Amino acid sequence: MIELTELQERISHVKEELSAQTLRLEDLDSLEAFRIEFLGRKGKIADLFKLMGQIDPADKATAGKLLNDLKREANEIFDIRKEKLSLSALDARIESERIDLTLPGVYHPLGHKHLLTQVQQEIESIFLRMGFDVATGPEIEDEYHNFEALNIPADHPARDDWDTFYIDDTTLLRPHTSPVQIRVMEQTDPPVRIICPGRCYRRDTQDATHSPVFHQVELLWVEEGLSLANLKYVLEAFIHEFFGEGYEMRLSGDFFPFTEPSVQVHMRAPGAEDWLEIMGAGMVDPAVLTNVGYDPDKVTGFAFGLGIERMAMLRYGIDDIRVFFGNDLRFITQF
Ligand code: FA5
Repeated sequence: MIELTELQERISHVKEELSAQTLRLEDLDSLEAFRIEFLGRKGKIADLFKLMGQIDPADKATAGKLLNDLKREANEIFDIRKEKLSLSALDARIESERIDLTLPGVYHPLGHKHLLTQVQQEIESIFLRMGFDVATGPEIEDEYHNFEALNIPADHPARDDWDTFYIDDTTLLRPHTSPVQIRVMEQTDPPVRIICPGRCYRRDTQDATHSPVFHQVELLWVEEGLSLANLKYVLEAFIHEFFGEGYEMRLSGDFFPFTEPSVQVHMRAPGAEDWLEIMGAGMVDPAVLTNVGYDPDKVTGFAFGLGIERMAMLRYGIDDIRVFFGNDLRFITQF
């Protein structure tokens, strides 16, 4: 048996310990140690509850009330401290993870499209707005599509105009984008309205206006009732859209086996003295239409092939084509 007074003494002893420990609660770890020491299953308060069995039944109600008060007091201390310490732990974390938004960032330079790509995409978007589709064809081409179907037979002297890199006896790197005309017409019934941008290869000696690798945009429109007047209109609309005011355009007679009549187009930048040839053009030769199974008595068409580098040179005042392929950042980053 335990006397009520003895239990009271032990309770006040634990209370003193509670107060002393409370003062030392500085962080969540010490709070957890506090909880185990007083409120845990084997803690000091649970130990006191175990003594209830040895209390005189007449004193049990009083003893129970005292013990419950002690337990409530310890729980309150725990709850209040827990809230306070959690907040200061959060504050400390926020402080330690603070980001200084005023620090200068790390610079990652971004690349951008090469001027030739920009110009090509701009030309595409002008013609897309006019209702043309964009077609593509192979850069490694066969003689039939590159020459024969374009009305240039094997021993025709005009083949010399396209001084070509051959891969084998009948395969070559295309010297112009005109074979794409044939490939599109072979697969489509008229009307046909396409442009075809792409890379071309010629055994041209490199100089200020010639490169062995360069880019063309081919245009082809075949439908009933088209004439040279339509070609001139499309050309002028395009040139005006691309260059704006002040550029002069000159058409003169030329010869291509696949167009009849044929013209070449020269342009001159505002204030410039020299004309620069930018494209060949003409009405699609009836023989070409026949080669792809079209009826030249029903449909007519026109086509052109323009040099993308030359367009860029005229617009940006670039006087040597070789800078496009030099990979010199001092040039590339200007555009
Ligand atoms: C042709 O290649 C014809 N296929 C164009 C054509 C298409 C005519 C449809 C009629 C109908 P030409 O060889 O003139 O034509 O070349 C056309 C344009 O390509 C030239 O005006 C020039 O702008 C560009 N070009 C030709 N060769 C080079 C080169 N070596 N370097 C840079 N640009 C070139």
